[in-house]
Amino acid sequence: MSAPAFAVVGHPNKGKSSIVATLAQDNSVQISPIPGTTVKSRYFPMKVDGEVQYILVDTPGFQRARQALAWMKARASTAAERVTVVRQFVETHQKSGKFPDECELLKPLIEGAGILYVIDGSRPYGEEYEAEMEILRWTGQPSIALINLIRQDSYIDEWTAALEQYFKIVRVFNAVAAEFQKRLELLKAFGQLREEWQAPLARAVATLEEDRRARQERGAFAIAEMLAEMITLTVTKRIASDEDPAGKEADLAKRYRTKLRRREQEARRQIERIYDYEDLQRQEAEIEVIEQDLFSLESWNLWGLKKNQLIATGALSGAALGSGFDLAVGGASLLLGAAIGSVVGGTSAWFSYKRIGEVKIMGLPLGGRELRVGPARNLNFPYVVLGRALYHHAAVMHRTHAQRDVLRLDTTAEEASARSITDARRKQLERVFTRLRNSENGRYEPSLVEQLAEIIDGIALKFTQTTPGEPRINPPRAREAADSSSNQTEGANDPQPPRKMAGSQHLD
Ligand SMILES: Nc1nc2c(ncn2[C@@H]2O[C@H](COP(=O)(O)OP(=O)(O)O)[C@@H](O)[C@H]2O)c(=O)[nH]1
Ligand SMILES: [Mg+2]
Repeated sequence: MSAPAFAVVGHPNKGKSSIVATLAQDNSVQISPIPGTTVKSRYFPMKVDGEVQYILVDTPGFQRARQALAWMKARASTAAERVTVVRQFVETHQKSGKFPDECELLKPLIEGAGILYVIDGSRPYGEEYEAEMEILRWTGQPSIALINLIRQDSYIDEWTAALEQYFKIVRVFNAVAAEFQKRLELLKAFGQLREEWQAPLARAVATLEEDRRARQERGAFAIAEMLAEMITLTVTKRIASDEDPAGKEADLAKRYRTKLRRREQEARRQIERIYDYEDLQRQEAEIEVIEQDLFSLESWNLWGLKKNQLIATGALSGAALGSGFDLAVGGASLLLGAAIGSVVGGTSAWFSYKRIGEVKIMGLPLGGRELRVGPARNLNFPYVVLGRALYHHAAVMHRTHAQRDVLRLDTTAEEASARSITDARRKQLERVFTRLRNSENGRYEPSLVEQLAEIIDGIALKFTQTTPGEPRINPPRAREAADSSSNQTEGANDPQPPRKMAGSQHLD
């Protein structure tokens, strides 16, 4: 048996194609503010692992519904004749060419497709829609009416009253931003309309849920791999025994940061592909607007864990803090740099906000020396990266294929911070992070990535249950960084986050 098909029909420019794109998860559906863009009916199968679950049909809008209905009315004297007359209408006018749009949109219905009738509930109801609804009723096909809200105004009540005269099921459905659950509910509703659709649509719902879960897991794995690689990354440069390493350090540090950035970008792309967004354009507020990114001081103020949170991970002891170590957890104190070598990994590297990774000079077995930057020993670094990744993942997940604008990411938003991760989860994370940091020569056990992926999957689920807020261009203000619940006395070093980004605060 072929998969259930639904034709999305209605007035021009009401979001029909948008609904098709959302429900079929298909980027190739043409969406346009220009009415009359869709002139042919086109079939979009929703496939999971090559198997068609259901089919959406994009159709042109009604153009001359009243005249079409008048033609039909003149030829049907009883209700029993209506379906036949609709057929006759299409046969006749495919030849005459008088009603090209009506013929095109009615064809899939004659072939058995269910009806999704779309209206814009932000525009008042008008009598002109009645001819459309009447024609659809004449096709005898099961139908659902969807109220899409293109603008702010809402005429939902009057629309509902009118639509209920013609359709058994009336739903408010945002064509562009419909949540995954909403889409599933729609499929379930369709299953109830026709006996033979119930089983395949129930199967489709289960398959889509499974598919979604699988994608989330793959997303968590991609983030875990990225984190593992970013934490363990090292870059090296040979230096002669008499050469001053200081001159080489800046270059090497730059290479290190470039690699980290690239790895983060690569993971974003991977995640976008996992959700079938191939060439998604991204706009990252912090880079384009305030030139802030992974290495800016402000990002550490905003996203890093607070001291008490780091203590709670078990990575730091309160005693270590008390003994005067600055742990690079936020604010102006970062500028001073701090020795935390004795706390993590037994090195004596200096850590400032500039120093995500360790910098070391090592003697080589065959003579000469090597300058090395990395691995990342800064305790906050993985949390900053993870917070950003989870935020991006959630934003991609919540997108629909009807959204054709750039993906706006405001990684300065509070949602992009790992601070909301529970202490229990952070403890689990920290155990893996510590082992990654201490891996010899960046070679870590693959099982660490799996462990990490599992923890991240648990966290990501929480992140993805709510829609990320509207992107903000302005980062959260001082309150954020200064609001440390740690009772450490930091005196003059109290974090005072910069109000705006200045070149000197940028880390490059
Ligand atoms: N903001 C917003 N715009 C929408 C919505 N639905 C459709 N649009 C826009 O309205 C225009 C027409 O949409 P389209 O799906 O092509 O309508 P169609 O002519 O009925 O197929 C496009 O520019 C869409 O981006 C919506 O729910 N919200
Ligand atoms: Mg269209």
